[in-house]
Amino acid sequence: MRQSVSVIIPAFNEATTITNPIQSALDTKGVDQIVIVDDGSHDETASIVREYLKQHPTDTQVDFIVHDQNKGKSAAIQTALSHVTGLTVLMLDADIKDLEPTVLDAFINAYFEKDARMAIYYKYDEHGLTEKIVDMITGAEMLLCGERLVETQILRDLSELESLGYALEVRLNQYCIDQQKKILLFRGPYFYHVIKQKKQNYSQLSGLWANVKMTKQIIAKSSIGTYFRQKRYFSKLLSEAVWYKSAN
Ligand SMILES: Nc1nc2c(ncn2[C@@H]2O[C@H](COP(=O)(O)OP(=O)(O)OP(=O)(O)O)[C@@H](O)[C@H]2O)c(=O)[nH]1
Ligand SMILES: [Mg+2]
Repeated sequence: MRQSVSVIIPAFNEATTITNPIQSALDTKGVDQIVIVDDGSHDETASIVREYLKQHPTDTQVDFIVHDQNKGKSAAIQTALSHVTGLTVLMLDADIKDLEPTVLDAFINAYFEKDARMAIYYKYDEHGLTEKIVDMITGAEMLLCGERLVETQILRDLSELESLGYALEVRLNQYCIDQQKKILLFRGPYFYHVIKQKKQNYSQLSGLWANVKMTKQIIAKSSIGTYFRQKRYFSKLLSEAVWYKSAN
């Protein structure tokens, strides 16, 4: 049965891309609410969101919250949760581009049709040979993808949500595996996301360092063993994945 969907967009220093996921969410049929959290950005993220919302009046309920200081992605999700009215949450990162509303529609439909409790957007055409090889070895695209649908109650049930940081996705995976909540992999077309090395506040080197810190944080909150057990579990789900079919 179809239920209400609230989109959560956490953003930290994403002035150049923040309007992309907002636009995608506004243009997607099954979206009832959009909750944007500016996680204490030092750039123009907040003013750009305000201006954009002023220029794009909508019937969809939109909540915009600003942290007075940076607290991390999962803390931003925690803040958003106290505003969420939907029974299902669609998480969208703020650094994405070209995620088409028709594809998001299909993603949401697949989640409800398959009666899943969490659905992960797993791109079927990762660009670049290096990305493909890294993804084959680590499974990072399917395990860590930030674009996912999840039952709101699952997010509310996660312990220590506020302090999970980048371990949020791995913790969500583990919770669903342990509680036997159905996980769906949705094979959707490529959409662009800005990697850290290309973000305005990072150089090539500090971007790479940020990725090392992100990996350390993920491992610290779970373990390498847990991660690769999840990879095995998810690989089995692949045979039942839903593939996006374009109308053209
Ligand atoms: N880096 C970072 N991102 C945050 C924070 N708070 C909220 N976010 C948002 O969380 C989302 C994911 O953060 P990213 O740093 O892009 O992490 P990622 O997408 O897992 O990693 P990349 O592959 O480098 O894009 C983005 O929408 C960020 O803007 C924070 O404190 N630090
Ligand atoms: Mg990102």
